[in-house]
Amino acid sequence: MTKSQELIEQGDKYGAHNYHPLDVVISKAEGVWVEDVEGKKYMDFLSAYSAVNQGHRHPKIIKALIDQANTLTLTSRAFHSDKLAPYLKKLCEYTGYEMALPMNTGAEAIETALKLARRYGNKIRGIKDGEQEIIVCEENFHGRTSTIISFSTDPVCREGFSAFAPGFKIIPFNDTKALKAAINDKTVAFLVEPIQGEAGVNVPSDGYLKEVRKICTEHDILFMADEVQTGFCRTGKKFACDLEGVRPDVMCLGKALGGGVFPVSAVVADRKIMKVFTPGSHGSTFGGNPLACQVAIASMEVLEEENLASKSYELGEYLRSELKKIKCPKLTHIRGKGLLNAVQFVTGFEAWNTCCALKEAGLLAKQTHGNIIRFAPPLVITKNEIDIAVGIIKKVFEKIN
Ligand code: IF1
Repeated sequence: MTKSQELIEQGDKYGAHNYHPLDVVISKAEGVWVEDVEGKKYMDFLSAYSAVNQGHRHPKIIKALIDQANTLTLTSRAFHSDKLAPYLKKLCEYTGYEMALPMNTGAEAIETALKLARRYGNKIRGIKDGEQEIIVCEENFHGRTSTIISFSTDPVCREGFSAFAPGFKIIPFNDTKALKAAINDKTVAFLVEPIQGEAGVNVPSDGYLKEVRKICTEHDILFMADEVQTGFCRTGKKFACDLEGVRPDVMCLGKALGGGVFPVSAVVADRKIMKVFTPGSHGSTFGGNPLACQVAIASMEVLEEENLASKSYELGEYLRSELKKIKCPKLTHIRGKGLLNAVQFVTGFEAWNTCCALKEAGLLAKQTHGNIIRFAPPLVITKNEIDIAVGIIKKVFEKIN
């Protein structure tokens, strides 16, 4: 038995079976590359679902982590730390909002935004508490908490987990008519992923986000963008909403804000909205801890200093144009923005074996919905490395029959 097989069996025995990962046990990583316990190298084309935009173990981010670990790691929010205020300032400047609220995971950022919207509806709009409604989209993915899965349309995420939270209305994605029709005088917010990740990198029609912005403004409801996966240069702009030059009222951030090191999330909004949070109304033991602050500052600086937004934009165009040259009759769609991409096979196709073949050939990627594979490498990838990856993908895809 190989070391990998041994570790996989051990994990199966002691770990809850809430995942079905590929048979690869990674023990090292740098930049775009990861290495398994047998010493085999792979290109990482998942980037921990876009949490590793800056590449594995970026030296500047690791230095920030180590320096801060040697100084101060945790105070809780019962006291100030010397790192929190500079971090909040940096995050506000980077995103263009007046205030930020620090949390840890993406789901917590979404929970924070939902609470923000409900309180805003109650305190500012005067809607009776308990009657607020939030509109969301079919096929959304916003996280795993009980409230968030209450408005999931994926039975796999919900089955056996009721009771569900009320107060949500679900409409089709990419449908502004449905949004208009769903709004009533109890509606406080519309929560949407600017590009739906888990649903298979669903890119909405041009103009969708602009029209959403217009409708939300007209009806005085909060436009809340879940940029957890799409944010921080993944789609070729700082944020996916920038692709349409649109500014949401609230942005939920996570994943790459932590530079692939550990969980850092946040909600950003302007003062007139964020002010509804008062002492004691929300919080987190670890949110805004000094380690997270320093790691997140370094993560944003790397994105800026290395121009990863424009790199992601240009290399994304290149990757898609190269993928389009591959001859594979079962491959039906190639889509994406920047380096958030997906290839889709005919309905009923099971891409699990293709992902296993890609792994054998030296590239790690994961299928979603059976027939879709996401290609989202770290943004520090070079054109030459894209060529290597496309070579591997071509070899595997042209064998599919
Ligand atoms: C898992 C998917 C990706 C997210 C958006 C919030 C969150 C996520 C748009 C919550 C998290 C992750 C979670 C991970 C798999 C992954 C995922 F396939 F399930 F949908 F990325 F595409 N908003 N997405 O994508 O953030 O609390 O996890 O930090 O296995 O649950 P989190």
